Formats: sequence, structure tokens, C-alpha cells
Amino acid sequence: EKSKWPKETVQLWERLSKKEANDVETIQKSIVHHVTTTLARAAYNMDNFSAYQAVALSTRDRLISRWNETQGQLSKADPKRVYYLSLEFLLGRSMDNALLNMGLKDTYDKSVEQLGFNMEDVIESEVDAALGNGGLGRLAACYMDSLATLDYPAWGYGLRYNYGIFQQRIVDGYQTEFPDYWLNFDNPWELPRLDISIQISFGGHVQASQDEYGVTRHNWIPGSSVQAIAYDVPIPGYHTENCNNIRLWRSKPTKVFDLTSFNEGNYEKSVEDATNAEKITSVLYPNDNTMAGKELRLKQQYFWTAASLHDIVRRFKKSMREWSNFPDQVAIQLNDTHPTLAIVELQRLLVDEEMLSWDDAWEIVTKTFAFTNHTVLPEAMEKWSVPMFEYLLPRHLQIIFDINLFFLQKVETKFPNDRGLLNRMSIIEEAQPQQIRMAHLAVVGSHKVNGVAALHSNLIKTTIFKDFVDYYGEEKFINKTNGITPRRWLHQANPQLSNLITETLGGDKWLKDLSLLKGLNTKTEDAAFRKQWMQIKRANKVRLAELIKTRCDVEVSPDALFDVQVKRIHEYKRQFMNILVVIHRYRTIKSMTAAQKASVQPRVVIFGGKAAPGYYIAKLVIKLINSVAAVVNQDPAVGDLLKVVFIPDYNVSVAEVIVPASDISQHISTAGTEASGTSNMKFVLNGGLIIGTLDGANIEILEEIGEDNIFIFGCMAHEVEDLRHAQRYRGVPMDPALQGVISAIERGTFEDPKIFQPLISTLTVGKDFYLISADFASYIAANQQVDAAYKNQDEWSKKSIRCTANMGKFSSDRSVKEYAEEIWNIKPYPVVDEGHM
Ligand code: H2P
Repeated sequence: EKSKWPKETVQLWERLSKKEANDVETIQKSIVHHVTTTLARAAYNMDNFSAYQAVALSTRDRLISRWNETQGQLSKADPKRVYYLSLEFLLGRSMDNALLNMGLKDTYDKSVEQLGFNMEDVIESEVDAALGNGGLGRLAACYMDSLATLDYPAWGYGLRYNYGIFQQRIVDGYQTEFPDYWLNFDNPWELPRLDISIQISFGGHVQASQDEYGVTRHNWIPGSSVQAIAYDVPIPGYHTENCNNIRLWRSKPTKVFDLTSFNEGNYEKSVEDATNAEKITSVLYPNDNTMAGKELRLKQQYFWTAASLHDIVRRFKKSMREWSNFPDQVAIQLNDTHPTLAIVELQRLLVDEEMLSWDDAWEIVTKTFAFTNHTVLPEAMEKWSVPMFEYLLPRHLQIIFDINLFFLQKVETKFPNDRGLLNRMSIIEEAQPQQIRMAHLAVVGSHKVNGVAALHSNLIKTTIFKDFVDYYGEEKFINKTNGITPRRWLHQANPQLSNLITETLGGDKWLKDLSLLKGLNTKTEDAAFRKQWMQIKRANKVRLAELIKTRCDVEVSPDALFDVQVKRIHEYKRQFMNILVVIHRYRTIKSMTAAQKASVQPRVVIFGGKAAPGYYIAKLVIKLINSVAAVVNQDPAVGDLLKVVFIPDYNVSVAEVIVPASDISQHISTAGTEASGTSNMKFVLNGGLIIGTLDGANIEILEEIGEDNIFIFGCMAHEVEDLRHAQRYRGVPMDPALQGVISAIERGTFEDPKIFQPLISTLTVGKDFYLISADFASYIAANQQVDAAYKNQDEWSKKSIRCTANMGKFSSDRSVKEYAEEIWNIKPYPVVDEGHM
């Protein structure tokens, strides 16, 4: 359009759209400008929250100019991009991160202090964006940070839920859920794109007809439709101009008013339909084990994948390339099975709307998609009932049946006459009613399938996807061990440690090349360095102790050993085993003489995490933890030797306080159940030791940091099935220490034992699926080793330093580079600062 203007107009625009400077004075002006104009407030009636709003808006202006520049340069160059489809992006707070990544933190600190506010208080005023359940959503956020930092052209696609994961409050020891209305005060970290609106259809029926060449064409005549509106969330890379985008969709009623109801005089019904449209993106589903049959969840998945694909295809079409080039321009990563419908939608667009042949279309589809699996738990495998699916997406169901038919025909050719095999591999499960197995569809429609840690990737090849490995061969099934961003999880969360590392290594290059941390290995024999190292840990523990005081009203000593388990509450993660051993510890202390007590290592046991609202047993674990805490924390016979706390409403910003303060953290899932775990990486990176099983990424952490710096116990993944078998059919007796603990609960040591009966019965011999009894003795022993090791603070500090020093592998930069090179085939595209706003 520029060319249409006279030269003077172009020049005027050029001059006026020069970027603002980033000195203190200019930044302060921009903050005050937002206070007085955008917020319409006066300087004398400001509180921390309005200060936050103004600083956020000023930060956002700078973010947007990078975003604009990046998106402008990328659309011109049009390199291959990756699209990361994730139903969850657990971003947490944005302001501190944006300032650090843009290199503006110090200047903003100064500007804000001079304006009379404390930057930490201002940062604390931001609410978390909690659009995720746990590891899966946080992984997506870490990957977005690394993609931008490494200058990869990447977009995330997700949903803009009105309500994030519920807020957890503890009432009478029980978890209660409250809605997380995080948009109450507007969200400065999104750019509403009200002009980008896509019509998404549901229901109706399909008309088949022959075209002029005698080919059957399908015409989907939908029954209803809604609009998808785009909200863009800028993701700045660390110390680079590049600023990527996460596009989140919001559902709205279509502009096309439902004329039928209206003309029939049914005004109320037409408004009701409009409200229903808005429901689609109203709430993030908690990771429940009662997901089956949730029609609204299926609607979410289709709404999101269809809007995203429409957007991706529109962008591709602008380039006027041939369809066969699509996979050279577009890589789509499926974060779990949630976006698997994208495979079907792309096939539909290519065949029904772009008139490609089935085979040409399918080749494009399978070259485009790749799929990450995050769990082997059978109850977490997504399935949709065929009748419900057909009602919502009739044409997509036909396509799935065709994909399945052509696929099984090929299997039959390769392995003739094996009906059992066809049954096992089929995308359709022959149940009443039939079910669509989304994991099978994802494998069949993708060119690469990966697990999230070495053990997990091997496990999926021998269990859930074994037949597929036999059919496709090994090359399709690869491993991409998870990673975390060191920018948020060390630099931002633990600024003192970050500074010490930068001083010690003579620069901050390590924040973009985490393997440089190895340089710290030579410092373990430096007593002065060790002292500084441990002083920082102590300062972080003081900060956590303050949080515990405000949130739990319990005083804890920062000199005690801080023992942490924070993650979703789930039976496989075995918080139950942890609290049972705490009870064992409590009983042991109670039975001691004063002299014996003198040698006990004081410990604060810290729990946090949410249980799915419908997960009764997990919620009872929370109740048990709180009941134990109530007794133990008041017992004068125990005093500071043992404290137990459950920190309510665990989220990203709370994790940023907890992670740097831990001495030991618990990653104790039954071997073979935790796909990777990522908090294990965060704790160790911050010099916290871990106690854990040989599960998920613990194994690779052990390999990197060495067995002297980690406490490993329990059975191995390959022993699990034998142990379950022995338990079930040979009646292996319960561990005696565990028996003692159970008796204490049953005697009513902690509230009415009736409450805990359903929980205790999960341990009945033959039913202890997560093998708490089998691992109990070795878990107690490992905890004793922790106590003994902590007594020797010199040795402990060396272990702590070695932990941090050898965590380079677990940077999400490493993971993302592997994905880019081995799956997506994309290259970095560094953006140049052209000085535009
Ligand atoms: C899940 C797995 C973790 C894994 C993470 C990211 C689903 O997270 O269970 O083992 O590290 O994905 O791949 P979570 O349990 O925290 O919800």
C-alpha cells in the first residue's frame, strides 16, 4: 500500500514509527503516560496493582514492536515454520520474564524505584496465566521460550480459556475448587485481533455426489457454526530481536443470526445459541480420570484445530506455492493426542475443498505432522465414542473410517491373516459403542512419534505402540528428552545464584549454552565459593519460609532440611507413599529418648499440587497430608525436628519461590509410570538434590550428575510386572513398617480413621498397583541416607554444586534444537532490528 502514497507521506510514517529509546527517562514517561491516559488515574491515587498495570503496558509496547518486526520480516522471507499445537500453555507471569528476555530489567527496576514503587511488589501483583494442568502445559511454555531464543520461526496455537485451572483452597483439610477468572482485570499480555475471525462448523450431514470425472465428492452441510477470534500472545526470545507468537482462539457466536428461531419469534432461543457458542472456550478441563464422553471437550478440540489449520493454510496459500510444497513450509507438532483432529481436518480441506486426490493429500498430511506422546497410563489414552463423534463431525468420521480402512489394508498386505493384529492396531475399537482411538490416529497420521525421556520412548515402543513399530520400523519412533528453560527456572527464579554463576564463569553466555555450567565443576574445592553457594540457598529458604508462614500459618526454620514434593496429585506419583513415610518418621521420633532426638536431622516436608476435582482418592491424599500436618506441627515432643506443610494453590509463580529453596525433592513415581518429569530438572538445576526412582528423566539426570549426587531407590521398570504378579497371585505380605504406619492411622492418630479407609484399601495385598509396599523399605533407607548426607554440609554443598554444573543437557534449547533438526527440518531466522516501532 505504501507505494500508493506520495513520498512525503511515506517519509512521515517512517519518521513517526521510529522505536522509542530505552533510557530511564523515556521509560518513566511511558509508564506515567499509561497511568494518566490508558488507566485514567492520577499519580497520587496509585497502588501496587495499578503500578503493575502501567509498567506492564509500557513493557507491552516494547514487546509489540519486536513482535511486529519479527512477524513482518518473517512474512517477507517466508521460511519454513513450525506450529506447536497445544491445548495447554502454562505461562505463569509474563512481565518479569519479558523484561529479562528483552534486556530491560535493570532499567525498569531503576525507573520503577524512582517512581516510588518496589519492583518486587509490582511483579507480585500480576496474576498467573494458568492455562494448563502441569508438566505438559509448562513444557509447551518452556519450548516457546527456547524457540524464540534460538530464532526459530515458530507459532503456538491454543485456546484462550476464560477460566484457567481452578484455584485450590484448603477447607478443613480438604481441597475445594474455585473458578480462576484470570481475565477479571484485563490481560495486557495479549493482542486481541478482532479482525481475524474464522467460521467453525459442527453437526449437520454429508451429501455425496459424482463430479464430472466420476469421482465421488463429499459436501458437508453443517448444522451450526461459531466464530473463532484470534488473541496473540508475544513470546520474546532471550537477548535476541526475535519475538514469536502464540495464537489463542476464543469462541463467539457467528454474525449470521439464527434466522429460523428469530423468524419463528423465538428470540430467547437465538440468544441461548449465542451463549452456547461462547461456552466452547470457557474453561480448561482439569486432567480428570472422568474425561470420557465430555462432548464440550471434543468441541474444544475441533474448534481449536480447525481454526488453527484454517490460519496455517491461509498463510501458505499467500505464497502461491504448489500443494506438494506444503510440508516444505509447514511442520505441525501435536502436543499429545489432544490436537489429533488436525490430521483429519487437513485431509478434509485438501480432498473436499482443494480437490486433491486422496493419496496426494494423505502424503502431504503425513509429511506435515509429528506427534509427542506424554504418558503410557491406559486411562489417559483419549477415545471418543463414534455416535457422539458422528453427531458433531459427520464428515470427519467418514474420513477417519477411510484412513483406517486404507491403513489396515496395508497392514493386511504386510502381515496377512492376522485378525488379532488388525483388531489391536485399528483406529476404531470394537466396543459398545465403538470408540475412536486418538493415539492410533496420531501415529498413523504422523511421520515421527516421540516420547519425552529415553526410558519412556523405549517403553512406548514395547507397549502401547509395539505393533506399530513392527509395521513401520524403528525409525519412526524416536526420543526427545524434555527440557526446561534456564531463563525462567534459574535466571528469573533464582537471581542471586544466576549472578554468582555469571561472575564465576566470567559472563552470562551460559544462559544460551547451558553446557557451559560445567565450568562450575572446578569450584567444588573452593571453600569460599561453597560458602557463597550455601548462603544463597539459605536466603532462598528464608523466602520460602515467609511464604509458608503467610499461606499455611506454620513457622518453619530455614536451617532444617527442606524436603519438597510439588506436582499434580496422582496415585502414580505416590504422594501417598511420601506422607506414609512422614508418619513413619513421626512415630520414630516419638519413640526416641531426648539423647536420641539430639542426633535427628530436622526436616520440613513441603507438599503442593492439585488433584483433579473428580479424583476421589487423590483428594483423600491431600486430606491425609493436612491431617498429619495438624497433629505433627502441634506436637511438643517433635518440635522443629519435623514440620509438614501443604502449600495451597500450587502454580508457576509459587514454583518459582519453591524450586530455588529446596534441599531435596521427591520424584518417586512407580518405575515406568512418569514419562519424564520436568520439575526434577528444575530442582537439580538450582542445586537441589533429588530422591527418586529409576523412572522418566531421573535416569538421565543420574547419568549426567553421577550416582554420588542423587538418592535412588525402589524397583526398576522391568521388574514392575513381576512384582504385581507376585503380589496378586503369591500374596507377598505387606512391608512391616508400612503395616505399622497403617495401624497408626487406623487407631485414629490423625482424625477419624474412617475418612482414610478408602485410601488405605488401595494398599490391600494384591491391590497395591503402584507398589508402595514393595518400595517402602528402600524408600525409608534412601531417606535415611539423605539425612546422613545433609549432616555433612561441606560434602552436601559439593554435591549441590555438581548438580547445577552437570545439568546442561536439560535445557529446553537442547530439546528444541533436536526437534528442529530431526523432526521439523526448520532453520533459525534471526530478525534484524530495523528500529521500527
Ligand atoms: C506429563 C507427564 C510428565 C512429563 C510432562 C511433559 C503429562 O506431565 O506426566 O511425566 O514430564 O507431561 O512431557 P504432568 O504429569 O506433570 O501433567
